[in-house]
Amino acid sequence: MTIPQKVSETFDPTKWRTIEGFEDLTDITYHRGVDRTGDTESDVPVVRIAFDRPEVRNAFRPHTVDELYRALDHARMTSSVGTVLLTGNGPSTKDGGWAFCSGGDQRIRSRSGYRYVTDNAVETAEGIDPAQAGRLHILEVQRLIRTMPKVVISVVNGWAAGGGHSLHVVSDLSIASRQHARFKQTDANVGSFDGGYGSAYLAKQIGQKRAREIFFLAREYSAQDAYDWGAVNEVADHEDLEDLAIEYARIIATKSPQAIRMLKFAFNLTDDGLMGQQVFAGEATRLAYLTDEAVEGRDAFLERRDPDWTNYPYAF
Ligand code: S0N
Repeated sequence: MTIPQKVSETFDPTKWRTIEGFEDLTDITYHRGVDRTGDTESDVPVVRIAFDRPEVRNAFRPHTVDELYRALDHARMTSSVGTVLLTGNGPSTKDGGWAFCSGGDQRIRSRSGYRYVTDNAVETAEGIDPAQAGRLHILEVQRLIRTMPKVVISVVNGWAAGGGHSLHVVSDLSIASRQHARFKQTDANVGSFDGGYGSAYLAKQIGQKRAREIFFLAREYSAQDAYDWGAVNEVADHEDLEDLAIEYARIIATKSPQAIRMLKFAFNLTDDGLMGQQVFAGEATRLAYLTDEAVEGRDAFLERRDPDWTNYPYAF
């Protein structure tokens, strides 16, 4: 049993373990929840993914987004994981400031979008892989959060700004630190605009006037404001925030995984149009494959005979 390194002041290493295959991460940390008693260790169905660039308020560069996508996709594919916690490590050793995520790293933004950097130096135009230049692939992360059959909880431990604000908006649930969570949608300050989940879906959550105010005025608001407006589920003392998140995950783990999955996709359906219908219907098809009726259709094809539907009524 190896206790992991302490990656954040609020991170309790005794409650987490490292995940094999993710030793090379540089911009995020990724841990699996565990219960430890004596010498035994058993997995808890939760993972913790945290931005790990506190000196820039956990801004994401393209490499950060790649790592985030990789960890989220791993969590999606791990059948024993029911809840994903998304948070930020901290505080910054520079000034003690806390951040969830401050969005796209403005130091490396170019006319063509966010470019890959090596040692924080922007590559020359000639040196850029055209497949990577201008990719706003944080939107791919948003879609993964939206469509993964797990509950994603944003654990807002500090600044949620710009694209970081959008990540909290698109998460299934958000909880926020009473002392350090701060929200600010800075997109319009820097010529950026999340015209999808970050804005339109925010308006569905808290109403059009408030969402427009958040974007058009880019004012700072507190965890309590966010709670009052219906943008976060709960406000907790900073030192209790991660424990509360784990508690949420433990409660979710007592529910039927299938019911949680179908509910998530049902909540998404109308706002996600045909993509929402496709995701929901995909789950319905998967369930239908478990029935004798679907097995009869498959078997009839394989046995080169007509299917016999007589045992399967048109109405119940
Ligand atoms: C977060 C803020 C409000 C915190 O203010 P505070 O506490 O006064 O700290 P600072 O002194 O400002 O910052 C501390 C150090 O961190 C650096 N830093 C902070 N944020 C960033 C950042 N985003 N990029 C690079 N560096 C950052 C500061 O420079 C400072 O460094 P030092 O100590 O060296 O001076 C405040 O920091 C703030 O307003 N930050 C900028 C927030 C912002 O505008 N983010 C970008 C918004 N746009 C996006 O995120 C676009 C995202 C995107 O890709 C997208 C595209 C299409 C559709 C959707 C999206 C999407 O939104 O997801």
